[in-house]
Amino acid sequence: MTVATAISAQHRTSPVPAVRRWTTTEIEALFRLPFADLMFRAQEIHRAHHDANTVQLSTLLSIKTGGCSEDCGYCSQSARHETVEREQLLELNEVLAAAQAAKAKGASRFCMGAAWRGPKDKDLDRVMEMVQAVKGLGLETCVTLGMLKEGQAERLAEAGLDYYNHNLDTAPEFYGQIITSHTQADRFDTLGKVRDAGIKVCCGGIVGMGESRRGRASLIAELANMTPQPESVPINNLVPIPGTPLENAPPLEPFEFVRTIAVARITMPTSYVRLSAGRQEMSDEMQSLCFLAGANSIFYGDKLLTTGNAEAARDQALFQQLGIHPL
Ligand code: SAM
Ligand code: DTB
Ligand code: SF4
Repeated sequence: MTVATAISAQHRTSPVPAVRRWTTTEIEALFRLPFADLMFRAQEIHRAHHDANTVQLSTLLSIKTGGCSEDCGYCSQSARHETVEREQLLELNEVLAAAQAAKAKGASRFCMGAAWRGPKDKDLDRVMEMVQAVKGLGLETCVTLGMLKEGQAERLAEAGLDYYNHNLDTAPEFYGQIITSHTQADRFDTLGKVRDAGIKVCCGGIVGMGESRRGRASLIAELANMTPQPESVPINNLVPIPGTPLENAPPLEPFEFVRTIAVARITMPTSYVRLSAGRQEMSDEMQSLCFLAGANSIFYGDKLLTTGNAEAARDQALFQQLGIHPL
């Protein structure tokens, strides 16, 4: 068989370009590399696929806060923890004003989050209006609304939604210790619906919840083995919130967080790896190591969903110091 026929045979059997499968053990071996070797490998891969001095900026808005039926142990918005004031779904004009402000500050994507197990169809009508209006400002749009029912992803696609955020959150083996009100299989089901509707996938997880290194490797394996891989991979460092079951989780050792970013970069070469929650607590030097490890996206703006974020002015100063251009 010639090379050309071998390639076309491969294309016949697999419409999606073949991406290698990673085992948890292989990923654990990456985690164990000497730090300089790990960073070098991450940089080589990063530079082969991205402009190494560009970082994409997404601004978050909580469009519906608190009162969620789910029991995610890290989350301030579960009705079982009652750590935040409940709010109704925001009005369109409030969302538009926040999106305009985000654009004026330099964000390229606007991400709207709702504390729902999943949206009701009448909620979805209103979110669709928000997506259309935000898109009309020339921003990319992302929503995170929980689990989707049949037909809902298609409706979001019709509204012009660019990305849907739905995280695997942690290793399959550890999931039941953090969340019992739904399963990780439910999350995969929604991710499949999003993909089938032609919406880009934003899918990552949280580290620092007391999982082992193997647990972190297993989460990265699950993400990297998705075909196609998620276009956007948020890596959140747990923000321990008083009143949640994880309020006293011991913080992850900082180099271990940087290693997680590097391993995500190596295993998901073309994805945007987002340095997500937990950035406010990080020094500029630590953030810089994360960029060197291949992070090329952040949440930008003074607030995440219910907790604070690094301030925009601080980010601007850091970008200037490092010669980073926002995308
Ligand atoms: N209800 C929807 C869902 O669960 O997909 C959307 C909102 S939920 C708050 C979005 C993501 O934020 C979670 O999947 C989790 O990865 C992240 N997150 C929530 N609370 C966090 C915390 N305290 N620290 C770090 N990440 C957190
Ligand atoms: C994601 O992975 N992280 C964001 C976004 N997707 C929705 C949320 C972080 C939330 C941090 C805790 C809070 O502000 O409530
Ligand atoms: Fe609800 Fe999402 Fe928070 Fe879980 S992470 S409690 S589903 S808002």
